[in-house]
Amino acid sequence: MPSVNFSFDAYNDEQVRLMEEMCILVDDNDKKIGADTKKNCHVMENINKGLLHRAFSVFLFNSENKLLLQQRSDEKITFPSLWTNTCCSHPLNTPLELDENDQVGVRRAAQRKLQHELGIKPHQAPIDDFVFLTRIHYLAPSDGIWGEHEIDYVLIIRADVDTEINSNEVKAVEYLSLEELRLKFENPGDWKFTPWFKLISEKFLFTWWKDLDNIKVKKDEKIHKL
Ligand code: DMA
Ligand code: MN
Repeated sequence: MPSVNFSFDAYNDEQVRLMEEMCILVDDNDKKIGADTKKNCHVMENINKGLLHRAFSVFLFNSENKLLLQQRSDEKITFPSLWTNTCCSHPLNTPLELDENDQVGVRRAAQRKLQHELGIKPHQAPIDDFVFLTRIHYLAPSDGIWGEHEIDYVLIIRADVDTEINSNEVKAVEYLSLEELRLKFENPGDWKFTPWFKLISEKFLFTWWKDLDNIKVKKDEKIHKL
């Protein structure tokens, strides 16, 4: 994709730097077709031409079956300040994170970003403890310029972890039970949620949540267009 030129002056330097990461471009079947910068992948002008990339969403539950949510920092360029699932990002265009055997590339990326965003040490979130559930394909604008268009791998992990938030990425964290999250959706107060978290929650999360002890049977090979 040709690079879109506009001023980054209004944005946080570290978040601008991260826009140079190389994401994996895929077709509708999640087959790799190339690579491009995080910046180019998230510009609506390119998304509207069909540019699609690979991503992941982690849902971390503690031993009380509470879900760890995060509020994105005000510095995030896309979807700032919104509440969302534990951690989201993109596997990068590197041999380790491109590895599609048992979704290990995506699971490696998930472990890397849990540490980067939330300070969760890798030994508290072992690669083999991430359970891949399914993939969703969705498009969501953030503002006039930015948005998401992804095939998003949904991963669940059950772990009791220590967090130390990276304030450039995350503003706050909160553990919520199933009932507490239901109430938040009904009565959000000043909480606003990311579109992908709402989509995954409405379609899958509450049924998965009731069956966490038996979660592997919920796995499918489909790509759900939401
Ligand atoms: C992107 O998340 C991935 C999804 C599923 C929306 P993000 O904007 O938090 O990515 P990053 O942390 O890399 O900026
Ligand atoms: Mn993305």
